[in-house]
Amino acid sequence: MEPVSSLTSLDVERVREDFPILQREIRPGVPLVYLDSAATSQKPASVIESIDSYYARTNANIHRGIHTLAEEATAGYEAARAKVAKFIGISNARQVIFTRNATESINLVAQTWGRANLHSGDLVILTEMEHHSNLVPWQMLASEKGLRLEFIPVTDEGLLDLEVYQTLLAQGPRLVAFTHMSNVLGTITPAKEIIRLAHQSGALALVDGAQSVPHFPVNAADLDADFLAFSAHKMCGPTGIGVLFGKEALLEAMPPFLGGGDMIRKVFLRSFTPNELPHKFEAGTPAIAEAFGLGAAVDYLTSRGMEPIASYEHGLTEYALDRLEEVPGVHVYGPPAQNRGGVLSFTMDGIHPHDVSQVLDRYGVAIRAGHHCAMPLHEKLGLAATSRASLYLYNRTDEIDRLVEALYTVKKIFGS
Ligand code: C6P
Repeated sequence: MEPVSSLTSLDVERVREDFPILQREIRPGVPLVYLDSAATSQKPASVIESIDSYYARTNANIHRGIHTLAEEATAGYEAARAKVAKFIGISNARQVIFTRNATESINLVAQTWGRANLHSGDLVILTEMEHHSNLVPWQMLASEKGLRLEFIPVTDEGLLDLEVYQTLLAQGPRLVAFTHMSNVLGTITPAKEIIRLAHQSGALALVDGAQSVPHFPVNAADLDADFLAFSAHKMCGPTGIGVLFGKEALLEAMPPFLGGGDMIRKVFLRSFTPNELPHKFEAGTPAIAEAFGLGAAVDYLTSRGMEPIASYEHGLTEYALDRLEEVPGVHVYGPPAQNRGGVLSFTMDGIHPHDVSQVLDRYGVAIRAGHHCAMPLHEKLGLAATSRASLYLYNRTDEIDRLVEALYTVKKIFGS
């Protein structure tokens, strides 16, 4: 099958040269086909070098020392914040909080804004396609505070049922918290419309951008999101650092999350006054090297261009959907290509997803098998687990061909 024309908008051969791990063979003569970027993306050399050079040349704690290294470390850390702000369309970097990951960002909102503002009987709207990271923090708060949780259903096509959403909004929710892109179905949700309707009904909106920010342009200001959470490690950056964007007035009014160094202005024996934004939410020595890496990841994605990345991935997704659907006994879940990103969860008749994944590994093909931290969604689909191939800017159509060839071998091995 010929690659579709939109695949030419990004020079994938040049991109691949940027990622050292793509040279790796899983065993002699078996090159790596990495199709697990929804779990974590690979890292370009510029990101690896930025972390290496931070430790080799700059290493110092930030916001404390006045020596050269401390000043350089502080400047690099804050430069990364400014880059992230620009990347998500925000002019005021005080609204960008560094956390450990998207999960911690959502927990921060639940434990500070949620705990201070939500009361018994208040309604929080989530969706049936949420990752556990955008379910469990609200469940924990709901059981503590007596909140009501309601869910926008997922339709048979793998989309959110916006008619039911409208009826839930009529009940006067305080918060709508939803994923911008499903890590199982690949569904890209109509975030701007969901937020507009939430605001119309007087609710705030939290966007889980863990799978969207890495893959297409996301402008928090244009979306009018109140909160946006994402992780560096899925967007070519390192593990250990994530982002919470929040509107300044909300962040100002929220109590601190964790207590300790850096988040304070003054401390007395029995009390403290919190620091200004964004430091109020960054207690203790943060992930400094990782912030340098995140800054380099933002530079990298910006240099490749988020529009070309999105359009390249879209073409690749169409190609992958076509190729997977031609394999007898393979069932792909989620909406058609126009509503989805490059996440392809599937089952094979009579073969357990873990077995599929294990056999594919023999051919160097790395995919994920399981519930992908979305057990309620799998329950809704009537499945315990799926196999999931997920794509990024460095994948090529011939890697999808390798996946499909290997799936035919899986069928042969299991006699199906
Ligand atoms: N999904 C996956 O394989 P963390 O772990 O905090 O960086 O990201 C959490 C998270 C939140 N929301 C969505 C939509 C996600 O996909 C994830 C992470 C990975 O699907 C790891 S479970």
